[in-house]
Amino acid sequence: MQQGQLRESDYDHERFEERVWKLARDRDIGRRRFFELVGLASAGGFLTGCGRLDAPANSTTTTGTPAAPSPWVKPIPEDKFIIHKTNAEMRWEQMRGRGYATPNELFFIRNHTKTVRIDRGSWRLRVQGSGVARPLDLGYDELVKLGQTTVTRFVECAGNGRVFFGEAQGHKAEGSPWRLGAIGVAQWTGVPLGAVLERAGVKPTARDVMPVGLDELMVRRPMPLAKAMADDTLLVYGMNGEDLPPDHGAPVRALVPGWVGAANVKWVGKVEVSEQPLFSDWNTTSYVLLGPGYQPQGPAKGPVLTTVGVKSALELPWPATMTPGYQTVSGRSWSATGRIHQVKYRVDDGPWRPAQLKTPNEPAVWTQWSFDWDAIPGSHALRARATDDQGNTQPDTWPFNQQGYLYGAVVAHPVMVA
Ligand SMILES: Nc1nc2c(c(=O)[nH]1)N[C@H]1C(S)=C(S)[C@@H](COP(=O)(O)O)O[C@H]1N2
Ligand SMILES: [Mo]
Repeated sequence: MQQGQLRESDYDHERFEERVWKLARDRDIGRRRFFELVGLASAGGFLTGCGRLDAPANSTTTTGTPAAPSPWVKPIPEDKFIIHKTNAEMRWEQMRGRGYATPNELFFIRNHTKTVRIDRGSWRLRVQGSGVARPLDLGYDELVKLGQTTVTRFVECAGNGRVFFGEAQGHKAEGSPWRLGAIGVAQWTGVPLGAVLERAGVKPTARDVMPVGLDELMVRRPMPLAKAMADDTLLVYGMNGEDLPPDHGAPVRALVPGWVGAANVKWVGKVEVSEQPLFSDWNTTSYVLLGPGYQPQGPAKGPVLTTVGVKSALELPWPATMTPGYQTVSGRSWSATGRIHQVKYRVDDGPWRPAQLKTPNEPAVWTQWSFDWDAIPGSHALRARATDDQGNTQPDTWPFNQQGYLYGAVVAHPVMVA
């Protein structure tokens, strides 16, 4: 990639390419054909310059029709995942009886386009921009030498729970109809982003830090310097004791704890550090609140999302079926802002009763819980409501926003007992 692409005009150029590429994809024009048509050498140069791609970003047939390659690398069996186009939602019943973390094979995948396979040996990380005194260009081994920190944190898509805007509140939102399976907890191992920024001579005047993905759309989202310097904001290369898998951003992804999933940029090839506020599609057009009552904020079309809230899910199929009699019902609740303090459950219109919390119960991760239920034949609704130690609790309804983000209300889980 050319140094010149740091210039604002080149940035705009990149963004223009993205827009045109989106239009092209909507019209079923493949990537190769697209670049032939528009004759853009730089985008191809960007990809080859930032690490060899093992597979073409999108393959086309001779007629120019996309060959529709799989958007994922790992197996996505139907009993473990629900597919939403290029995304794979975890089936919650799969978490029952499991340990604290989500196994890599079960972890949900959210791809704006598709998993890109990057050769670790030729991968480079550039750290550059007006906010650093010494731009860096590091290989994988050099990066790994800069530190090894392991933290347990969740990554949750901002759209998790989106389907309930329509199903529970009668006002359907745009986007993938996730239920509650767009979340996973892992032990992430990586280099603190702050350590990398310090190596690059980050200036006190630096303002925004933006990891840039090497996927087709170059997914990127800025964060303020303070968040980038937090101890648990990492450039991750390990997940649950294994090398970071391709679908989750190999060789290196960003972990930005508590923030919407989109901030956790996968396949990072560059970190832009700027003395000026940075903007991308992902903090101006998507991951902003749109709809009645929301006003534009500068270049953003609405209030920009940062953290996710408090939620709960039952480890049951949707809808669930059970046999009558005593059952142990289990679930998990999570909060980006604290430790789960209490979870209450309710059967149909009955009283709210406390569920039994398990350990570990780490702050800003999730907590496993269970309750015993004497299931009576018929159709029922089970509800769980979590409260964290900051006093944040799940309400009964959630204010609408057009793109269906952050749904955090209590969910009625349908259960048929027969
Ligand atoms: N480069 C890149 N990073 C990305 C995405 C993407 O499409 N491309 N998706 C984002 C979104 S919206 C989410 S919710 C998380 C999902 O991480 P996962 O696929 O590892 O579960 O990755 C984020 N990082
Ligand atoms: Mo997301």
